[in-house]
Amino acid sequence: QTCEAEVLLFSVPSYACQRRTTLQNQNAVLTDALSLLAENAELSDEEGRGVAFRRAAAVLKSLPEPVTSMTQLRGLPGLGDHSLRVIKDVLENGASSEVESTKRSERYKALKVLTGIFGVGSKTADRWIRDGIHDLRQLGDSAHTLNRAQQAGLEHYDDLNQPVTKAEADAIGEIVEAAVVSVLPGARMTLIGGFRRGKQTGHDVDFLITHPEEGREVGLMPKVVSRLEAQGFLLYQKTTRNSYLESKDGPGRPSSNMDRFERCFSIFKLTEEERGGMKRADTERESDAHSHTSHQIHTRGRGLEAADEDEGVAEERSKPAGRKRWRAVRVDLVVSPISQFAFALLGWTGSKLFERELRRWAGHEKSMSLSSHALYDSKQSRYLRATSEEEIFSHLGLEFIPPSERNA
Ligand code: 8DG
Ligand code: MN
Ligand code: MN
Repeated sequence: QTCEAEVLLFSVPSYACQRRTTLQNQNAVLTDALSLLAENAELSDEEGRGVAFRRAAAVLKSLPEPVTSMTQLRGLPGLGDHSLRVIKDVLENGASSEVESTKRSERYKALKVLTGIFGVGSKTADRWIRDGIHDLRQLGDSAHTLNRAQQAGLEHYDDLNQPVTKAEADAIGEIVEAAVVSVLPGARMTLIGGFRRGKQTGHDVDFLITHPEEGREVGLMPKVVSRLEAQGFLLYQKTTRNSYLESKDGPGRPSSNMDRFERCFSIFKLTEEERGGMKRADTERESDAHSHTSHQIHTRGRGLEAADEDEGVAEERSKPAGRKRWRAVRVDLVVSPISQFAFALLGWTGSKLFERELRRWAGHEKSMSLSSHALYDSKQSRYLRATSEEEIFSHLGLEFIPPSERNA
């Protein structure tokens, strides 16, 4: 006879920004299933469903122990009927039939492969699929014209679908920082995104740049980009200028979640010497492949096809003659004035769900509006200043959660 009291029950606050979520996920099998359904919903332009699955996965990620029975889920927030059904299926049968059939579906496979091209979003992929294009070969054979980003994405498809290691991120960091400091002495650069949260691999590398004197950062990005370009480090770049001040958004009411910093999406050319030798990087990459969760989360467009292509690449690399001595890496650069630095840092560290939950908490619980530029208090009709992430959490009435525990 099982006694109720023996069932391990968890107590979990409803917002992800109230919880500590490390990379030690005790429920990876369950969260992988929910994340795949979230991804499928997002790729199908069903954002609401995507968020619901992401929230459910995030709750399970925050639990200190593996879930073994449905009774343990009683009272947990964020678990809707659909997510509960999926969890039940996995607990009882070892896998979710919905997840398995999604993985096998031609549409999902095609969406994965096509959106695995840098510059291709779900809308473009959907249009192509309706034109009968399901893979890269069919895309190549078609009459579709690709924009500059997509051409670069296709050209570097294999590299860009290969996880970036922390060692590679650090190597790129040194190169970019040297360029930044050479064009603006005193400027500072910080690693943001997943690597700041302690991840060992990522789909790209993200950096935030600022200068301690307000205004000195203006016009910095084009100079950094020119410098890196002249050094031969950029395979592709698209820079967008700062549009925060000229925006027509009301106070604290940004028209979208997209922020308005000067930023640059790029594809970086990292050579073997710079990344400290191919051997080391390959070993690291192999160990990543064994870590189920990181592999699933970081790589887009790695269906069966991508796996085949990886083998092709490995073969090519083992040939001593035509061996490629560099790899392409996606790099995002953002420049912020020092007055907004703490907000930019918080807004660009992620995870994406953690950010979404912070904004939801601010709006629903505090009548505040949080962006990567500022925090606006509607009750006081004023902006709340902050020079550190700690201050922003404090303004929001939240306990400070360090980056390594924002892996919701
Ligand atoms: P990964 O690259 O390792 O896969 O994960 P990540 O580093 O967490 O994801 P990311 O896609 O590189 O995004 C990093 C953070 O930047 C994440 O919190 C989302 C945020 N972010 C964008 N685009 C924008 C944007 O336009 N505005 C703001 N405020 N944040 C953005 O990716
Ligand atoms: Mn990233
Ligand atoms: Mn990024």
